[in-house]
Amino acid sequence: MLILALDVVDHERALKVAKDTAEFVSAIKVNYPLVLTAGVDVISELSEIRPVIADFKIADIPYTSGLIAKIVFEKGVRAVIAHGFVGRDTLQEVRRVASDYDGEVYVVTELSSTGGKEFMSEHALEIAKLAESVGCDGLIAPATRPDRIRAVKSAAPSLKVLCPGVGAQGGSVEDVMKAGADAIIVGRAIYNSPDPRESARRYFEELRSVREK
Ligand code: 3DU
Repeated sequence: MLILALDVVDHERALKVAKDTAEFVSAIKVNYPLVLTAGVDVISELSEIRPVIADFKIADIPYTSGLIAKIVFEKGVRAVIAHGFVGRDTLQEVRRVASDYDGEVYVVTELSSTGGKEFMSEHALEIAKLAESVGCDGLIAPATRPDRIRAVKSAAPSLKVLCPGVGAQGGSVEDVMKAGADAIIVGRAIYNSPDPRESARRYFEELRSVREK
């Protein structure tokens, strides 16, 4: 599965990339850069093209986190992403709100950047188990470190694993999928390419050929 990370900071361009790539993309991940420039209603517009995952990396007290989740589910998102280091109470509240909308919750274990190893790696497996015990749907794990994908998968086998870090951050589709990922999340390598649709098509085909191997 290919998820488009749409960190484009121009409203019209974001919609164009979403439409042009829609045939090859299973979901669109929206993050602060787009919403802070185009406004939160862009979520509803994109939801008409493909299911939207709101990557606001929710990381607050349960009340505020639940409020953030409620606002974005009201805008039509299919799933939210929360940080796992916030602990059980916040994840439970986000899970509770998501369930009111039949929505999904994905939990960040450790960031794909080097800094993700500084504090987060040490607790990533506990976070994975916590997310599973709270009834979340999946984890966000680093495409840049396939060994960590394997590790979180074995810590929380019932959860899906979505992996950012392919392309611009150096992760490879084959390594990530062999490690057991359920989806890759790709941003710059698609929307910054001269032909985003062709780039999305290539990732789509590469995912298919890795699955068939
Ligand atoms: O590097 P890209 O342009 O393919 O974008 C990756 C997206 O995934 C981007 O929105 C970033 O904020 C998000 N993400 C990571 O890159 C790494 C993580 O560990 C979690 C989220």
